[in-house]
Parts: sequence; structure tokens; C-alpha cells
Amino acid sequence: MKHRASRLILLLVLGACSGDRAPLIATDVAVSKPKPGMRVAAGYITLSNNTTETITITRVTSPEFKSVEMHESILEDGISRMYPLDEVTIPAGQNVAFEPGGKHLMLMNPTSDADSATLEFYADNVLLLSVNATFAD
Ligand SMILES: [Cu+2]
Repeated sequence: MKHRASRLILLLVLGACSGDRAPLIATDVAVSKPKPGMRVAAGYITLSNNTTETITITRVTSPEFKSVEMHESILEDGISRMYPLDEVTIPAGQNVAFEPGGKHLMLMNPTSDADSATLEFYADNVLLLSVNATFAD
């Protein structure tokens, strides 16, 4: 329950300062174009926490895909496996990189033929960041 309370306080803080400056800053945004016949694309991004509070990303969505999952690739016995992450925590003033071989986004089942995708990052039901990425090969 303690965890729950601290998240509520965080949301209030974010809400209070959202008019002044963005809570999350995106850099190095890249989305791979789904390969022919494939229903999955990979998304990479670096997120910077621009606040003085920890931010916990609990959900990512994209209008161009039916679902988006946060994953982490881990090398086990020389084999790269990936696991879904329920949430990703970004300490105050710190960066978290979604990059090849580490944390990444899996964008599943494209809903359009668009050549770009919008990535939406949520802390619970609060939209913290919406960023557009052009597909790269
Ligand atoms: Cu993955």
C-alpha cells in the first residue's frame, strides 16, 4: 500500500508542473518498419526524467499498433531472450535508454500502413509523453 500512496503523490506533483515543462524528454527515437509478413516492429528511445520525482512508466500505446509492450533482452547461456516488463522506473533527473540488446519496445499488429508511429507513455492513466517516430529500415 505504501507503493500505491507514493505513486499517487507523484501524479499530483506531475499534474501540478505539467504546464511549466514536460516531465519526460525523448531523444534518439527510432522505430523499425515491420518487415514484410511480420506483425512486429521494435521501438527504441531514450527517456529523460525532467522532474525531481521518480517516474514509473506503466503503459505504452500507439494508435498505429494494436498493442505495445516494454521488453528487456537478457543474454542467458549465450542466447538472447526477452522478457516483458510491467513497468520501467526512471529516477529523478536520470535517463533510461530503450536500445538494441537491452530494454526495447515491441509494437505488435500494425493497424495502418502509415510510415510513422506515435508512441504514448503513461504513468498509470496520466499521459506523460507523446512522440512521433518515422519508420527506419
Ligand atoms: Cu521484445
